[in-house]
Amino acid sequence: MTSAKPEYGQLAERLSEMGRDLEAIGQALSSFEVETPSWGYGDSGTRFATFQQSGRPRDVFERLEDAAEVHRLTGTAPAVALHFPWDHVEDLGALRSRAASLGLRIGAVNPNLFQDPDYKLGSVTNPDDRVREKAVEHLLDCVRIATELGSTAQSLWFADGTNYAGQDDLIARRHRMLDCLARVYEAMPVGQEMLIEYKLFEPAFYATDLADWGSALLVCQKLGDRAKVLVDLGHHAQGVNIEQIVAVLVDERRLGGFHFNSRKYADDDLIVGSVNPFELFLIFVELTAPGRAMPRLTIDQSHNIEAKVEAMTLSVVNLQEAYAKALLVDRDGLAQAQHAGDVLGAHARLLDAYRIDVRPLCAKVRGEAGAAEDPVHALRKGDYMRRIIAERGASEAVAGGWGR
Ligand code: LRH
Ligand code: MN
Repeated sequence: MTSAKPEYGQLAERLSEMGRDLEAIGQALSSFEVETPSWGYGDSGTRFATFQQSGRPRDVFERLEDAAEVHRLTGTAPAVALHFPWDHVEDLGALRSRAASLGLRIGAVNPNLFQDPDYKLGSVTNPDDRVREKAVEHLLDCVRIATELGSTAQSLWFADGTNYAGQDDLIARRHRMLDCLARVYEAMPVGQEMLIEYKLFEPAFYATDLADWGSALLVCQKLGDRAKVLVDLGHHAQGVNIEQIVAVLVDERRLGGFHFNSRKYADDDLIVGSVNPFELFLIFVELTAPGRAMPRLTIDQSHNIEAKVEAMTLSVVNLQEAYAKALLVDRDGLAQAQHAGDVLGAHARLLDAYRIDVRPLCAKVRGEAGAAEDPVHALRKGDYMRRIIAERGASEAVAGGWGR
């Protein structure tokens, strides 16, 4: 790997002095892939208001266009996760070929069982079997949709929980959920896997039916080998060691994927790496340990006040850089220090890699893939935003929210 850029030259020299295999690292970086979420391009807001931005996509086709721009700029985001019914269209074939014509493939399919009033007391856990039947129908519909779109994953998150002690039998709810999911699991064609996403709580909850990685893992073990746990970085209690959860799930061969984002307090869905980049690096240190395969890497964010296409572009860049730093860890030095009980020596092996400025390396790999060396700069200098604002309309408005 050679480059005109002096920064890259200096970095390459330093890394070869450190005995790093630049060829292998370049290979790994050029095959690194992220899935962006269609819903990350559309309207989003707080529970009090939704802030509409100029140039906002008006349908799934325009959301795909924005995703294609992020892929054009980064060379690292060839797949788009969809959410149904938010991305519902009559002609799924047209949607699939439109995505392909934009150089994209359809990623995970996300059913939505958290907006219909029927699910007030839960969806697959609901005491009313008519409501559970409706929920299973939607999940089976999403299996059919995924098959038509060439998607290989059902990504399931349930806003199911109770608000007061005694409101419902917690184990009865669990059994209802297991029965429903078993029917969906049976209906999934072999090419599809089921990702179970847990979350500590929703505001006003007393109990969450899938609150943590353990409850999600137990459900997966009951369903079958194609059921795996999805880790959303915003779904844990403060202080939880997420990279340790990742390591255990990898060890159990039950890590199905991620919803990457950042949080300061709760499920904030902020730009991944913006609040705790060291934690993100440590997650990739666990994912890149020898012999471990990379699971599905999906972003799940809502960009309430920040420019959405730029936010998604920066998110993909942050993920690529965290991965690149993790690839630079001196694994032999780390293992030796760990075996020798050299506490700070081992810690320093991680700090050494984390402190390397990998931007010239990532820029080089993107440039070689025909993407932008500096994607955010290219977006700001390019005319994509001007074009979509002209086409879709310049309206900054506040919509939705309580009492509007
Ligand atoms: C729930 C969640 C889930 C999605 C939704 C958009 O908080 O993380 O993954 O369905 O956000
Ligand atoms: Mn999520």
